[in-house]
Amino acid sequence: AEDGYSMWLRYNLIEDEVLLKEYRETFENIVLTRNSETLQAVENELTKGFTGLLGLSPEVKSDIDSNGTLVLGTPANSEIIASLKIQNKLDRLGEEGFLIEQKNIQGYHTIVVAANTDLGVLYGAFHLLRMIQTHQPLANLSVVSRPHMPLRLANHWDNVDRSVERGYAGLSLWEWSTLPEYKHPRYADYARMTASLGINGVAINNVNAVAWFITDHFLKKIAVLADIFRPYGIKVYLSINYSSPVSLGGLDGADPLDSMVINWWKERVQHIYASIPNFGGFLVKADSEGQPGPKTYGRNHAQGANMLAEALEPFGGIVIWRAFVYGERQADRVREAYDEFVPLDGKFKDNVVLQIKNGPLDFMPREPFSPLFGALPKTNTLIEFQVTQEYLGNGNHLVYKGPMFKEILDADTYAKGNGSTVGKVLSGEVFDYKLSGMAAVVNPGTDRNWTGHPFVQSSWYAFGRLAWDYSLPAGELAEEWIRMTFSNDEMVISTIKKIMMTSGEAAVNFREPLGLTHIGTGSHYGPAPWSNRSNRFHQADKYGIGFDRTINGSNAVEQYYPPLNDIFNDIDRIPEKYLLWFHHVSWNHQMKSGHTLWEELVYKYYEGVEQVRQMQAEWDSLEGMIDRQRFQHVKALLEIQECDAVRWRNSCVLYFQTLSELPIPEGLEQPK
Ligand code: GCW
Repeated sequence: AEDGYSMWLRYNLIEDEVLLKEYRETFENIVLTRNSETLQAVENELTKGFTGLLGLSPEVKSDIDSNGTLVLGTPANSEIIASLKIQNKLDRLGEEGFLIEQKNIQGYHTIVVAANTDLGVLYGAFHLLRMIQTHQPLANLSVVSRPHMPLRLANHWDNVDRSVERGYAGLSLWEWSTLPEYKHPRYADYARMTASLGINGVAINNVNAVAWFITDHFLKKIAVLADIFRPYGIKVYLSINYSSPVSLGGLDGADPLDSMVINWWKERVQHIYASIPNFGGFLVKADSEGQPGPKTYGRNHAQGANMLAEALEPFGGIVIWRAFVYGERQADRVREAYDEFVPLDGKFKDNVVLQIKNGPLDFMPREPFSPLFGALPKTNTLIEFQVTQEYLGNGNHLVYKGPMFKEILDADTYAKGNGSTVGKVLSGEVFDYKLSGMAAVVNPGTDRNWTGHPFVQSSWYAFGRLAWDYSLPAGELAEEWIRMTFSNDEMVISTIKKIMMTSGEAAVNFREPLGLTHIGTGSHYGPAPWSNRSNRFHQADKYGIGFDRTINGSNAVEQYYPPLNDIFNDIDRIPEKYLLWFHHVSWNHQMKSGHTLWEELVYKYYEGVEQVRQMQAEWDSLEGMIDRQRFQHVKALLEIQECDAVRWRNSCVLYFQTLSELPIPEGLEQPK
């Protein structure tokens, strides 16, 4: 039965006979030297992949002696690769890139996967498998690929008791009570899945961190994970608690300028590297939502981060410092991260990178990009996306986030004039960053399919692929994922793709259309537009709705570069999807459609529900075309989603109606 465990590395036999024959002829033999754990992983993956996809396992040889040979390696470990005239291409691949080419070697037809490092070969092997999984033609094959960003990270919000904050997919993957002795097979599968996307670092524990993970007791266990991940190019990072010197070390405080504290961290870091020689570094949530930090001691974020960075520097470790900070002191929470960090630009050490959520508030269904992107020319920057569906129906709703990621990555910051997109900032094309990239909060747990809702996998997939190449279109990634995860049948692909590409707008429309935000319950699942918190964000009253962030309001618009600040400030020019984020707008305001704001808002809520119903109808049409288990699972979840969508719509429309006192536009069923 299809339980989703293999995710996008599902290597089922290719049904198309013609294609199967062609692929079989192309991959009769494999030539590679398995002289490293990474190359061993390459061989394992190819064997697994070909056995499944082609129904045969190619012979692994040391030399080419027939057609249909796949040759993999680096100039250092393969004489064949070294003898090919590809040096000028290899020079442009960096440490992690690869090339795949069809070549005639010694008179034989071969396909070559070459790179500068073993890891590059692994990435190339996964790419080749993906091509086969998605039924791509191999004639005149020539692929050159390298990641656009150095840091491509997964963040787990996993606790020591194996609960997962905002996880919704079972217990944490990491079995602390049986480690280090028992190496659950899931760890290696996790590494395969992760590396197949090019993700090269994993923070394994919650940013709301307990200190224990850096004790010797836990380091022994974590070292086992690190050993399993290492051949796959994945470094382990740990979230730390800033007051560890107090809770673990018995010191009086954790002041980053106190020499006792400095030495305590240095000593701890040495211990960590003794167990995990390729340890990535620390992820830190400090002075945020009750977490301790340097501010307690009158120090700023840069002083707090730099102290840790100095301890890690001799070992090549880095500090990932989160910019998610807000307090009660400002009237507009959306302004805070920018106001806090922009004055510190240039004050952070080179091995510190600031991790900034995609939007200035939290992981809302839709936010404009955080104005910190583009505003930190001298501070290494990472974006933090959320794959887990904290505000998007948890494990119950189908929401493909690819288009949302792209909306942010493609947004122009105008930091250096036209075309300074967020993606370009993150790839270091706008400013000269030493470190930069993308992180995402992922949710895998002990559920058989890892992610709870089978479609959360698709957002994880899109995230990883975009971290490798932010220019990839969301629709193309959806299609890849469908082919790899469900089927190569054209009807199935187009149907599921339609569902996925509608799902994000549907999620926004029935919850928080036109720039509304944070109007859910405390659990972030259901609607609560009447709550105090919601009221602070939507500000609805008798006259209108929306948060005034124009120059007459909190002036958050000033945090964006021209011309965006002016566009966002101008009620006639602002894209309507962000209207109520930046403006308090009268119910009678005329929208581009000709409707009043009130009508438009109501129509959007209704449209959201209709979109979910369309998704249901599309899904139902797949019966018999995909495996029964996943068909039934998603069908049932869509029923829940439809119910929830109606509840969101009715709750919001009826609540706002008590303020606007305007009628539901004609032709719509009355909300109850
Ligand atoms: O949105 C909030 C979440 C918290 C989370 C926090 C953060 C890990 O509700 O669960 O804590 O963001 O990102 O630090």
